[in-house]
Amino acid sequence: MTALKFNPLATYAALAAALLIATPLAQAQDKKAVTPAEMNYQAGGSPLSTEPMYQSSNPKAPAMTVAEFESARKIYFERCAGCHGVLRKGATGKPLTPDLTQSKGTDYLKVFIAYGSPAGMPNWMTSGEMDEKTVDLMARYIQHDAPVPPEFGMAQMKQTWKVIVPPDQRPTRKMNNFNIDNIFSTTLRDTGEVALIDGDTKQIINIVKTGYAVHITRTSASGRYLFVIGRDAKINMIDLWMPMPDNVAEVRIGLEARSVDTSKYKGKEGDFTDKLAIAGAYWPPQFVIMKGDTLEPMKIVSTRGMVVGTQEYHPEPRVASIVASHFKPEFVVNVKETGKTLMVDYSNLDALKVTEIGSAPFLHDGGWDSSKRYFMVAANNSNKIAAIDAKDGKLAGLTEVGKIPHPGRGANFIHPKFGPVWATGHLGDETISLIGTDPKKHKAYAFKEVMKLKGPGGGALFIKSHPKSTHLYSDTPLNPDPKLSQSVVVFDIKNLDKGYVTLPIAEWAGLTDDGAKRVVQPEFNKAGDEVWFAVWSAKNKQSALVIVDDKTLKLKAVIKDPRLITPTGHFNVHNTQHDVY
Ligand code: DHE
Repeated sequence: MTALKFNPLATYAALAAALLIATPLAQAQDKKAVTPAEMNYQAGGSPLSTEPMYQSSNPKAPAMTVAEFESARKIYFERCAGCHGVLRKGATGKPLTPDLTQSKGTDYLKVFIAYGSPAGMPNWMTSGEMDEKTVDLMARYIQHDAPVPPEFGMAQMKQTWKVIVPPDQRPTRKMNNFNIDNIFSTTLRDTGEVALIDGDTKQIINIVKTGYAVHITRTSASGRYLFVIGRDAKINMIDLWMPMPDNVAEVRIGLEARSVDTSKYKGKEGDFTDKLAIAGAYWPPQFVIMKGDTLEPMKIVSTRGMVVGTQEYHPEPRVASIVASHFKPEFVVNVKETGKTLMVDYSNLDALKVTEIGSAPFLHDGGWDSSKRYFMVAANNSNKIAAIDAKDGKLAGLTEVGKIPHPGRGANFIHPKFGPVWATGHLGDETISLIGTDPKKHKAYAFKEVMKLKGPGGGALFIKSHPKSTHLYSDTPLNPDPKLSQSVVVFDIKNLDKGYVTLPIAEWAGLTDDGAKRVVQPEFNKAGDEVWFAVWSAKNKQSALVIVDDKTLKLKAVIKDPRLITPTGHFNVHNTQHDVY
């Protein structure tokens, strides 16, 4: 593990924030420092900063002009809301409501904001991110009542809903020669677009306009449609059958969001292939079920409620990862702050049944085990992985792993002793945890951490394998050491004790610009014989995609194009459609 200490969760959100608002990141590091990358990951970048909000005046709080309040509010949503919550009731960061902050006073709060804390508060002033005036502004602001963003109900959604090409005017068969199963949808984060790239020829097919700071792409059960969600909660539906694949419908389901998926169940209770879509919002805290062919919003369900364990009310539990069950007509909806997984039965939206499975806060990302029965979800601040049994609708296990697990969708492979395992890397330490997922033939290991691999360092975000591969790939884009953030490591799954080899992906990209060049998200092609990586530079610098031959671990191709601005996640149509990872 690298000698630099850092708070990975703050990095995660603040990285998002800084890249969104294009503020120059300070290079300065003090001794206890949180790295700039860290500050930019979790700490915000919320699109809520531009939403009009009601301001109440709190007579006990220090005076602020309207202009000061507005400026502080904007900074709060860009930097702080990701950790402390929209309403400041606390999330991965501490609560900052006036009843707590006023008794501390401005001077005390200024010290915290300026110098940070060992518990993970970034050192906003000593890192160079905020000047003294801004620190004073923020210290006064958090003693006022938190302004509340508006709700976003059916009327607002319907106003944003557009069917660009109605279903009856869409092709009745595939109208292009692309091998659509092997298309990659690449997030172009800071331009609010996705690049559709032909996985066979490595040519860009189309650049499609999507939401603000676009986040993920998911494929419909048939493989024909792509669903892309932006941080502004805008969903774009792309039809891959069109002569030139492009948007056919769009809608906003809230003011801020991260997750989307579509119904995948086909069985005795009906064929729901491409019938429904679902998206989860950070604000308002809700999920929305839509028609799968037009995105017409049909059902909105709030996630406000009690936190698992303490059973205290939480006013803004954000919706994190969502997947579609293969076992039942259900969506698996993971709610961050309350630590609950909701199994949402979509077979009758007029009599919606929701099974609530409690595990631990704060649920974030996750993926299926190889049998697609167990959804493995990271409770990141509890350092645990919960295994949700989608067949029996219960918690199959909750296992302690390393510090701040961050799997993406994780990686599945067969271990010679433990049988089928699912793996996660960690933001907060260098380990990779393997968890047994076969309660039938390997009962003693099921849903327990069975092995820890030693990776190069913390700051890992995504890990990947493929049923046809004998390799396990792990990135470390948030590690403060550029040698690690610009490379990936590969384990031979037949010989895990041997350790890893390092692939210098950013170097292979041959980019002449300086800058971050973070290497993110291994993603296999359909055949499972190549792995794609994004080399993610700032908006004004050149980025690239690097493709590695999985057998030889040698460079196979580099895609450079001026249109590939800030590529981050990339999603292979077939692997995303069939949950292959
Ligand atoms: Fe993500 C998945 C939330 C920052 C790239 N990210 C997810 C999911 C959630 C989430 C809830 C799971 C979606 C699902 O499966 O349905 N991400 C958040 C944040 O709240 C956070 C920390 C801060 C923010 O303000 O957004 C954040 N994420 C980032 C980034 O900075 C990343 C690295 C670059 C980017 O594009 O913004 C990033 N997140 C991704 C990717 C996935 C993802 C590539 C999908 C992984 C997969 O394999 O499915």
